[in-house]
Amino acid sequence: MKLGLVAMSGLRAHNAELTRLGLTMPGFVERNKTIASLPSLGLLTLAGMTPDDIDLGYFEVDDIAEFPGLPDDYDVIAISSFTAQMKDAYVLADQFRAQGKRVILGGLHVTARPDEARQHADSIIIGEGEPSWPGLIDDLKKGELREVYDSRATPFDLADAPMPRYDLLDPERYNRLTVQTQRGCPFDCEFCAASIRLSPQFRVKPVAKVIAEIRRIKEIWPKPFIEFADDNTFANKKHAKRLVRALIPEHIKWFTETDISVARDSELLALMRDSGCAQVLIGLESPTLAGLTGIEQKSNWKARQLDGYYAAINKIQSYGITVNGCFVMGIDRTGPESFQQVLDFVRDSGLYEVQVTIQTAFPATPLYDRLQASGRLIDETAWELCTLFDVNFRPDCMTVEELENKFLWLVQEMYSAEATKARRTSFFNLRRERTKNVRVRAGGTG
Ligand code: B12
Repeated sequence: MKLGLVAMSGLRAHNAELTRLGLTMPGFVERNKTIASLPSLGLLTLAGMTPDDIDLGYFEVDDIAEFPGLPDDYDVIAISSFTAQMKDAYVLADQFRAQGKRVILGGLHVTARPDEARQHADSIIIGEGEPSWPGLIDDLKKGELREVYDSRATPFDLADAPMPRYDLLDPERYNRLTVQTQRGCPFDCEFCAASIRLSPQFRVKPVAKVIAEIRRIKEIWPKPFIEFADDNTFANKKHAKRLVRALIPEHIKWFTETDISVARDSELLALMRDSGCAQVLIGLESPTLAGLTGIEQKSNWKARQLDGYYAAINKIQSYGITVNGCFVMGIDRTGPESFQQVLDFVRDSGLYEVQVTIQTAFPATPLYDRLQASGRLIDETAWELCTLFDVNFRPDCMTVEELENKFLWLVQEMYSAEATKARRTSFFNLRRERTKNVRVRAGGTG
């Protein structure tokens, strides 16, 4: 049996003007180029659980119009896509099935809309892939493939995580690779469409497994840049310290997503620095209380962090770790004034890097359900707008056009060569200052 693993891996924005702008803005292009070249860790993970008697091939599809198809001898195809490219994934799935191949679908969007996905597949997995994959493969071999496998009853124990098949990748294609160290998140943000929608419990992967994955990557890429494909790497500080301590002797550079509470732990920050952390991406979401209120649904946690934003950014960056602060435009209670507010905050805070996105109602999020119930979704199944750069809902304090136009304005201001240079300079000045102080202190005691 030959199994083709097909990852949908294209797309940035549906909005043509933004795509055009994105091609000329230095900061925007930099981040986009970097993230555009990541493989599907989901499929590589499932490949790691696939028995040896099944031949595997890994393929990426950027634009379906340019995809040449797969060799005839692939008889089963597993496709992975997020919401934005799901309609393209369905087109491919339908083509494969018309050629007599069996198609399996899974992932975040399939979990959000299983009944829709079933119409384009011989079989789907709802929820995390690992709990159902071995059973699906057995059934496939017996010719008894079921239409639906549902993993949601038990969250997958990451102590049982298989080794992702990084060896299936073409080493030339990637400048960084992903490793997952945790799933779920202790917080519950209304718009979050990441792994908590597969299985909400916060779980960590044993440190030894993470290190083994990094070492496997190093067999192929001796000096890798690792992006942790996590939602909140350092939510559990005790585990976090064990993890970063173990990273030190690996001599890698790495990047991750986390929440702002890392700033409160000097020991953790020092370990992060010593273990090669280049940047942390933090969802600051909004620089105003109006914008932050209600986003985190369990305890309004995000709103309660606002007063500490400046100090936290400064503290993290003083360790030589750059902060990529993310802001979401179009949140309820924020209007046209919010764009200048973000611009001012970014300038005053000294953030090294910034990412602005448009609030997006992804299917099966509390945000989607709330906006649907109040008739505020523009088109309930316009999945192609779920890019984080397009508008799929009606904001409450501005028009759709205002949100689109002001967003374009903000992107232009934020990623201009001048503004990008100012952010870099401010960070490097802070680092120089810090090194000088450390030298003075060392001199004083020596
Ligand atoms: C790496 C990454 C990418 C990479 C790699 C994508 C890829 N092909 O996997 C690139 C750069 C290409 C990318 C592109 C995009 N991304 Co992205 N990306 C991520 C990131 C950082 C990590 C994802 C990851 O590796 N998770 C770990 C793996 C193990 O989990 P997984 O993929 O969900 O797989 C598990 C299950 O879903 C399931 N599964 C997955 N696929 C399949 C297939 C089958 C057949 C089966 C049975 C099971 C199965 O099994 C796996 C193991 O349990 C997340 C943010 C985050 N912190 O999670 C955003 C994230 C997934 N991306 C997001 C978005 C919006 C995008 C873009 C639209 C951005 C853009 N404007 O272009 C595009 C969409 C492309 C598309 N196909 O639709 C959103 C998706 C939300 C959603 N529900 O759709 C996220 C959650 C970020 C966010 N801020 O909300 N992304």
